[in-house]
Amino acid sequence: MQEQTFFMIKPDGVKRGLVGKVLGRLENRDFRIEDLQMRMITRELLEAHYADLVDKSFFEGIATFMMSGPVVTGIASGPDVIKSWRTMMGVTDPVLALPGTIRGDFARAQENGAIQNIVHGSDSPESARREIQIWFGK
Ligand SMILES: Nc1nc2c(ncn2[C@@H]2O[C@H](COP(=O)(O)OP(=O)(O)O)[C@@H](O)[C@H]2O)c(=O)[nH]1
Ligand SMILES: [Mg+2]
Repeated sequence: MQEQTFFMIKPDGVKRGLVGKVLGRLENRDFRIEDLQMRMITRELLEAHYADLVDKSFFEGIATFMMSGPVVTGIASGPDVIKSWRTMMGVTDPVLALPGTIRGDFARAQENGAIQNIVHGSDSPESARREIQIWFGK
């Protein structure tokens, strides 16, 4: 099914110069990059984006990490892009992410209370709609 997802290259991915590699993987799969913006995350945006994690003990670790430098945010489209991008990212924990996935190939183990795992991707059509609205207002 033709659909859109929201993706992000987190501060670790930007700092380590992996923007081109990550975007290249989307393009290799023939997904279309519909919108793209580099920006600093404000506390407000982060709390809206991770509304389900705000109460977790590790949220401050996430906040420090996610606001430590610019991120690249984008919208990608294509058939089944939401699930496909999640598969391409690999699982949350870099220790468990399989080689061949972005996290399995590039992410480092946990540091300073935040799992630094290079990328984000919407986990469902509802999340995609919500996140595209939060980040791109559309
Ligand atoms: N330190 C720490 N960070 C976590 C934990 N769970 C999630 N995170 C961070 O919060 C982000 C969002 O969590 P989640 O939506 O569950 O995972 P994702 O969808 O795979 O990114 C993850 O990518 C990690 O950066 C945890 O148990 N401990
Ligand atoms: Mg998530």
